Amino acid sequence: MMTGHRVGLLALAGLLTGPALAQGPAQSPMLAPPENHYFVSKGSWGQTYPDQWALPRIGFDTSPQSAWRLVRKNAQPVIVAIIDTGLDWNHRSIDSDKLWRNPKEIPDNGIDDDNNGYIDDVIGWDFLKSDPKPWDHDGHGTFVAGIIAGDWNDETGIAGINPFARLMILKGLNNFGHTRSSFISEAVAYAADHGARVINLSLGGKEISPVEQAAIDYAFGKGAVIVVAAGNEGVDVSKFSITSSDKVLVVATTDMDDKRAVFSNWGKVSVAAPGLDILSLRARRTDTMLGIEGVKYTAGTAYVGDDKRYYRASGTSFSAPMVSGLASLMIANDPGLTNKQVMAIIKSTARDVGTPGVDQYTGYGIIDAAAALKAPKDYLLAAGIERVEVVQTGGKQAVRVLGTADANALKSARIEIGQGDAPSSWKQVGTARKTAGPDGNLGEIPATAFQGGKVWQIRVLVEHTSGATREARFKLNLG
Ligand SMILES: [Ca+2]
Ligand SMILES: [Ca+2]
Ligand SMILES: [Ca+2]
Repeated sequence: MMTGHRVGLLALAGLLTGPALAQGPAQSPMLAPPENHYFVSKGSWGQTYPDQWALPRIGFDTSPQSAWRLVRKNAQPVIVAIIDTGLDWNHRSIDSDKLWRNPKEIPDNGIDDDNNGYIDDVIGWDFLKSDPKPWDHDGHGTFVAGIIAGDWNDETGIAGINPFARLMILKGLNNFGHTRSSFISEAVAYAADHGARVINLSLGGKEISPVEQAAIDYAFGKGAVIVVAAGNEGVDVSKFSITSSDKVLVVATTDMDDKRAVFSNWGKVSVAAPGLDILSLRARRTDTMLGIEGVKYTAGTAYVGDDKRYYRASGTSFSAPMVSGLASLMIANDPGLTNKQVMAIIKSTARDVGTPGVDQYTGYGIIDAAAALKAPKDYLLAAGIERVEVVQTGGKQAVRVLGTADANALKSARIEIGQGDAPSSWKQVGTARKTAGPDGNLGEIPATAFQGGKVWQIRVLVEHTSGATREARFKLNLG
């Protein structure tokens, strides 16, 4: 009787509150931050900072404002393809339920059940050996996998960023940087064809050839967010096709002081994420740092833990999966987000560091997970100066500024100039036109504005109706 009575009351309550609930967002419990050993510990290898210092730096902490608390507990699984050296799927921080399963493929029967051209491809594929078991003999791929999906239930281990990630393991590298572009192209196409919403390519922007560009375009067209490491050569990568593409997020590395790591490539960087002394998983019988060219490293010194199943490493390879982790968490929380929206939000909400404004070393800045997860679907706040050119308008000389000034809710966009390398004051010289860039015409500055100085900074300052601003600068040397 009591039960019946209760149901009656609940039904009545439902009737009374029904219409109001239907208009608002569904109420759902939110995620609580993980409590894994290495997530809450510090000094495990004698260092002063937390073992997983990078996570709180991008918003994944234990505070009431933690980015994880913005994610629904019943968020949707999301497929993340990791194109790398494979995976040690026996690692205790890898939950086998968190691996993608090809739904129509029956394992180990020697038959290509889903007729996709790959026999027994259940969790992914080894493109090097044409084999369905993409085991990791190097360690690089397992390390990347741990950053994205280290198992929260393994209390003794690390915390991955996204407990809703389902990892598709596509082995396209022998060890770091050693591959053929055809393998990468094939793996990217495989990921896109099998539902990957995020594709992590910790290969280095320089390593990706034009052959792969077609595959990138294809995957982008299918809706994937493609995340690429900027690479570790400390060079300008803007001339390499992949990083020039607006279809990928190119990720640079920052250190404990939020400064660009010296090895981090630069040029067309989208955003930055921590990538120095990162803790993640060690694949069985591997010592990844030994295989990385140009890195001074003594065998075994990066092992962490009594069982040596954890590992420390540095590189843009490990910044990229922070961004992939965030992108996939955003999609898990709101599966209706498009790849373009995810990319725009991640850039637009990044925390500006280094040179004020969007810059070639850290792009829009360090990713801010809480801001990204809070942002409206169509959030956009973009600024950029691609180049300037001297033009004649109305018989007078002027400097035309080409680039980006865009927002989903634009309040204002200004073109300003200031004298010297680091101007102490700015003078508005015009209103910037709204343009999605990169070659949009923002406006012209009369040449007379540059009197009395040789070195100038031109900046475009874009203001969102929310009050947030984004700027980009360009150095003009008239000397
Ligand atoms: Ca198959
Ligand atoms: Ca089969
Ligand atoms: Ca900056």
